[in-house]
Amino acid sequence: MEKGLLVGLNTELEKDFKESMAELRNLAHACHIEIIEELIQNKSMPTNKFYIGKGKVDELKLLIESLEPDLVIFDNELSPSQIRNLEKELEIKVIDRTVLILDIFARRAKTTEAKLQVELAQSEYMLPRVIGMYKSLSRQRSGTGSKGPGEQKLELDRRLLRNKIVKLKKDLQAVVEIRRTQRQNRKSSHIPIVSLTGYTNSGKSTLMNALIDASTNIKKEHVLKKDMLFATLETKTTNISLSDTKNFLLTDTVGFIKKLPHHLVEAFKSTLEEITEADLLLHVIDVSNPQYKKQIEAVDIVLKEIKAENIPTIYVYNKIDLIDDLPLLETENSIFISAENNLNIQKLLTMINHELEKNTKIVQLLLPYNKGDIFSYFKKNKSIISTTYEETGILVQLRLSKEEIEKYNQYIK
Ligand SMILES: Nc1nc2c(ncn2[C@@H]2O[C@H](COP(=O)(O)OP(=O)(O)OP(=O)(O)O)[C@@H](O)[C@H]2O)c(=O)[nH]1
Ligand SMILES: [Mg+2]
Repeated sequence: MEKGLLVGLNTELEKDFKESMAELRNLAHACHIEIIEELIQNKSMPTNKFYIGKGKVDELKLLIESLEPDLVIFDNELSPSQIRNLEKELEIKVIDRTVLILDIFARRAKTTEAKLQVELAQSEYMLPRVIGMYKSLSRQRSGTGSKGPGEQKLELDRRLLRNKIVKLKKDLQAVVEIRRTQRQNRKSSHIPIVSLTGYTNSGKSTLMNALIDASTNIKKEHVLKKDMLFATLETKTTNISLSDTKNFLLTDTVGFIKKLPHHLVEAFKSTLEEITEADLLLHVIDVSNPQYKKQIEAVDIVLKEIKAENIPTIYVYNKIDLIDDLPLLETENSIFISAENNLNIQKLLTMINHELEKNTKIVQLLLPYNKGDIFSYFKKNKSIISTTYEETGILVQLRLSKEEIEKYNQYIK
């Protein structure tokens, strides 16, 4: 384990400063860094040069001398010049919240896609920081002819990084294409898609497992759930059957966190698209966390960023086994559950079903006898209400979505 010193700036703009610091300690822990001390400054605004004030930098210097940590961690994303100034002044490795989150993602990534996405985000984060160093060196150079070795190296680093980013984007594109095709196939099957979303560690994967257990599927393959930040980085979709004929696809994917680095959201676009294309979102909330309201806000911010804010949503307040009093809910379409203890899972399924049916209508179709393929498709995937064999074809009554009604319009009576 590395030894780290935590530095926080309490600007009072952030009302939940204390909790943010606690979350930062968790993030550090997930990166195998032991926090040996915390230094906090109360100040309304960060400074351009060091983020914290100069006096506080001196205090930090003394603390470093006496405690000898391996690195210093700042509670917010630092600008390239702030990192440079701090490292020069303190002569120690300086990282920020963003680096921690990127590092955790890098540790957790398993699939080719996730690995490429994390590497891309890390490289994008690094690029302006390399350029920053380069700039400061060229200013020092003061007009002499050939370039110094340090500068040459930085220029090379920057070029290598640029090339790497181009290559990563290209490789990622190829992987993403495959998944897009898979998703396209899923969409054309007209089975509704339900996507789990929510703050990291809120219980999304546990809920997926509970829904898999409640499903009438024969094959039950659980997903990984674990008490750690960002246990899930890759997307997993499974078919949940409500009865013999009703079913939906359920997707579990990466969770969110406050101040999710922009580069990560960008790099994970293809993964997050799974959320964007859902018919219904299950926003899972850890109601036992005192910060749960702030976490809902943080999730909503990312949902907005990926343009998923208008998808119908059920707010699933999870982990009610850990609290004594249930809070009053402000949002409609909410439910209290415990995924771990299988509490209210059936009720949730009824709600999901109800939501999905909103977009559907019961219709009557007359399928000519030469359209047996459509009839077998319905038999396999839909709950058929009635079937009558007429002279000109099969008269079928069933529930279809708007898109399906459009698709089979010519047969509708
Ligand atoms: N007490 C209690 N613990 C729960 C409940 N649901 C989930 N947990 C625990 O919460 C932790 C996180 O659960 P996950 O399902 O991995 O959470 P997640 O939202 O998928 O997290 P990430 O994939 O990391 O974003 C695990 O230790 C679960 O056992 C619950 O209803 N009650
Ligand atoms: Mg998970």
